[in-house]
Amino acid sequence: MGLPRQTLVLGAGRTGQAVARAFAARGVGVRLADIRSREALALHGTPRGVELRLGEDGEHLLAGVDLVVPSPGIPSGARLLAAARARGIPVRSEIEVACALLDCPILAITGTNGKSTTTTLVGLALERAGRRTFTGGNLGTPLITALERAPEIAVVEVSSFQLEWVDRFRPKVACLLNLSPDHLDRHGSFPEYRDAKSRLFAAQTPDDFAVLNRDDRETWQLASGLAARVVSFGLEPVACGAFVGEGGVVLRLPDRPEEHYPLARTRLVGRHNVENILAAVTVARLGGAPREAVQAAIDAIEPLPHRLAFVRERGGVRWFDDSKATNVGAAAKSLESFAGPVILLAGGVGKGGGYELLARATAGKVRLALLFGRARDEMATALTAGGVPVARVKTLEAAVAGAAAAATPGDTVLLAPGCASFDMFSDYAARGRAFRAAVEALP
Ligand code: UMA
Ligand code: ADP
Repeated sequence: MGLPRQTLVLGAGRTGQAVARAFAARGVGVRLADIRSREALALHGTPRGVELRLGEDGEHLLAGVDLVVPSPGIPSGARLLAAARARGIPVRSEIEVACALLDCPILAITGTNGKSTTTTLVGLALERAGRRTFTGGNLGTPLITALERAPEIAVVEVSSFQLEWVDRFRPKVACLLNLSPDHLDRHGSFPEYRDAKSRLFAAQTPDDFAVLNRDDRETWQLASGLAARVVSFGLEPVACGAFVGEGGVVLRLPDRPEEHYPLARTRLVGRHNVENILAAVTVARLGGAPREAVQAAIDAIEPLPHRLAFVRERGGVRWFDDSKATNVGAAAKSLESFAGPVILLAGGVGKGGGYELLARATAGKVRLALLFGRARDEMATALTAGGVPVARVKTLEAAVAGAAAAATPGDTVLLAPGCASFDMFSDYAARGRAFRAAVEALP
């Protein structure tokens, strides 16, 4: 991609501001537009040479433009994007622009769940190896900001939204962790969501690697159609790839001796985190991290906040905060981490796709599900049909009080909402903090 002359950067959030800075620094004309007003936005000054158009939407914004870069939050069906395409103006996502401008290898991780944990672990392994590493993407810092840091290598968490407008985004190592219904309100259907995710591999060649979960049917189905060399991970032994052996992870890569990574010292708990570690070990090794650095990262990583985090033990009952379980697949996996009886706190705004998976995961394990938020009735119907006792409550605090009253020694109380939070909270982190506060306030 040669440099454009005049760009329209849509959305002035984290992504839009970073893209505007990157283009402006290269002498490219930037029109930065947002439907929100300046008062509603957290704009930290305007980079020199950037034309700000706040509180505006409409085709007039396309005048003189030869590239449009939409923020991930802008749906691909937006009228302005359709108008740009009708005029023959290319639309490219931020990660595509970043990839064209960066001259370091990119290790990219996507999937419905586990992206942040896996990305953080891979980044940590490379840092432990002393490599100048950029770790970011959907995790919080847009990939394009890596241009300001000149890293030797970039590890990037990639979302389905970011993959909607890519043709040439080419990671040296691309990893797909798993696929289950999420963001169907945005993508329309599961096949469209899966197609967006699979674009991670579209520009790869046989010089690159694709790391895939062979235990996840939807993910593994993609393996046969890829140009890149496929290396898989999964629980059972395999000739080439990662699997679980005695006490830890075993990695077999072509032309290399078998490697062993004990998990005795890691603080990442739960079966899903074993999958994340399998993936991270594979990606980090293919990305050039030495064995010792990978082990050091496994031993050092702190669980990210609100991801199956232990809150407290009270009268023989253990309380866990998995507020980041924002879809049904994550909540189901979260439940798998507990053998004994669970009291589940769930609800919020559903992502489309129903609750049958959750009903299966709760049956026989959940003693009581306390349901709140917009999705509570739909959830209650699905769980009741699966034989799970449910109670509807109005607030998260009421759910905590209800769980405290119902729990008996040996129980686990788990917040794994299976839904987005924005009907009651600003984001999953605020929901997690409210949960912790309520649990800690229990006498
Ligand atoms: N906007 C418009 N027109 C529209 C819609 C939105 O102008 O039609 C404007 C909004 O007014 C807003 C701006 O666009 O000012 C927001 O853009 P954005 O929502 O893309 O937000 P960013 O701050 O750029 O954050 C994005 C990701 N957001 C989304 O995907 C929704 C962040 O992921 C990511 O961390 C960041 O880029 C850096 O890469 C968040 C997320 O929720 C955490 N991701 C989803 C997830 O993890 O499930 C995919
Ligand atoms: P993401 O960035 O994809 O949202 P995180 O690492 O932040 O992933 O984990 C989010 C939530 O997803 C966790 O709190 C947990 O409930 C669930 N989870 C994490 N890893 C996996 C996995 N490999 N498979 C299924 N669920 C997972």
